[in-house]
Amino acid sequence: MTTPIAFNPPRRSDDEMVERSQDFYDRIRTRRTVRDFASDEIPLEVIKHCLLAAGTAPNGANLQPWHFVVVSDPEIKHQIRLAAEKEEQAFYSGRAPEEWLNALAPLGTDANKPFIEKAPYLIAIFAEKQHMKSDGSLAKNYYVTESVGIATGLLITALHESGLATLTHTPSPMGFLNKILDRPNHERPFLLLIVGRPAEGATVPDITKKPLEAIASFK
Ligand code: IYR
Repeated sequence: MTTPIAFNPPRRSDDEMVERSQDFYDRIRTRRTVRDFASDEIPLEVIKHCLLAAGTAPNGANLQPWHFVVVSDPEIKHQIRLAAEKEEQAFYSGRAPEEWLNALAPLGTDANKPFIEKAPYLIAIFAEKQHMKSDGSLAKNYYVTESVGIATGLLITALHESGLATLTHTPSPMGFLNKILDRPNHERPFLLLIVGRPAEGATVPDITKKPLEAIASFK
């Protein structure tokens, strides 16, 4: 074991905690998934800060089983769009069962994904099933899906707090991302995050979140 070090976060009063939690909720509740992006450039520094925030996520055995590929190159975006739309066409015209398509109907999605090329950044998130040890052999990572899911949540939150909108895009299957982005086989594509400012006049579906009583119980 490494020698533990002191940990002294500020001690907040009860009132302060109530106020801070309310303030955070008031900000995060304004997050919306956006499908129509402006092509405005965004400083790469913003993305880097948000990735560092994502990298603080709790994770299995601190093996940090994630890799983020930030794409701004128009040619790579184009390749990703073509490959994603190919999968999506198969999804919307047969691969997806009727029940799934019905569940998606209120969102108004289809196989056309112009946002992949329009948004200034794509962040391809990979889950590392294994890591390389110092002797060059591969060893197992733990709680990979949970760890990468938490890191992705922090990333989306950090981007929102910075003033950016995101779309959690999941073309399925996403194996083409390994090929286009040159990532090894032990990395599983987890999510393609589309990042940018919303387009002027962008709209979002008229949907609501469940109330507290529906998502939590207190005993
Ligand atoms: N991957 C498809 C379909 C899709 C699936 C779910 I579940 C969504 O919440 C939204 C879309 C697409 O991106 O269109």
